[in-house]
Amino acid sequence: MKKIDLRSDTVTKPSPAMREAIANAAVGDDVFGDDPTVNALQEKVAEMLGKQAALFFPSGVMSNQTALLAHTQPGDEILLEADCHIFYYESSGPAVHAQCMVRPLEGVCGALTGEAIARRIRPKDIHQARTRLVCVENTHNRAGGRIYPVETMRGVWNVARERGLKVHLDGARIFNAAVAKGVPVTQWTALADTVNICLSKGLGAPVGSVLAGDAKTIERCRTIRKRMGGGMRQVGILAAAGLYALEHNIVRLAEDHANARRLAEGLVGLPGVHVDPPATETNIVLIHLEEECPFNAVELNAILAEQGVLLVEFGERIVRAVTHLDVSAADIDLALEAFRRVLGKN
Ligand code: TLP
Repeated sequence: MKKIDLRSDTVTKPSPAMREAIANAAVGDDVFGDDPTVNALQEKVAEMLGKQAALFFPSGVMSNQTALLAHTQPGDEILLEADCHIFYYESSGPAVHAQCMVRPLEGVCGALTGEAIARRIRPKDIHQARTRLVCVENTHNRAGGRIYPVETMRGVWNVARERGLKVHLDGARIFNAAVAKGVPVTQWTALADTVNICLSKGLGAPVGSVLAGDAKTIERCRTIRKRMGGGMRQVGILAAAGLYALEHNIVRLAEDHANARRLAEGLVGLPGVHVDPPATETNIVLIHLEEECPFNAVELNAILAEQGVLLVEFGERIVRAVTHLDVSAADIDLALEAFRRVLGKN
């Protein structure tokens, strides 16, 4: 049986052409700054994001956590959206690494407004934490791949500038946002001090994230990364995959978005599930299980897995499907057939 793996866009396998780029990569010891392919990747990302410098990381989590460490002191407060990856999925990282207090705020489709931030900034007071950093996420994973409206993010940036806060953008899927809207990523990246991007998601590289920002901050991050154990040696073999991904796999993200829409639209009207096609802006589909659905998320996923369709649980009655470059429109149709078999047709 063919497996249609919609658990995440992290499951993609490097293509033959990407493997060739990996095989041919020039390498050196990157802890000495000697790896030409890593340097090329970092320069390319910095340029694409409109930042002075960038640094290659083994994962998005390490890149995000390093940014938090670079911007804060222990005891500082970080404002972030309550469902964001840094708060929800990074194993209490902000408490352990940066030793900061996080203040989760409820957003709208994953987005926080400038006013929401302004209201929570604490006064300078011996009793209170220093509010230091705002973290935003675009696209927003748990909100279902929603795109941060640029003007809303500008509101956050303006408040942060006025009040002396830093802004970190977790742009793990920022290229999905840019392709979906048909605008350059710099629309968002210009509104953040540091930006994390992931190469290992929709872009299809096997490993890697890049953190970009001003030269001084990124230099600090190089030390922090080493301390975290993220100093890598002949890592040009991975950077080559990242470069290949940036050169070949951005424009095609539109196919993933079309496939996500195809899935969402195909699910509309099936008994027991609710999906919102217009809310499927990029490559993530959230499937809500209604009261009448006889299965919870774990049960539905187990039954669909028996039919070859793999999804993840995103709450007791929510499952997530993510499209990516190893899933075709025909695979989506097969997945829809499996859903119809399991849920019945209306
Ligand atoms: N997201 C993964 C899981 O951790 C949930 C996924 O399957 O979507 N920022 C965002 C917005 C992410 O979605 C992820 C990974 C990360 C950061 C972390 O990246 P990695 O897994 O490379 O450390």
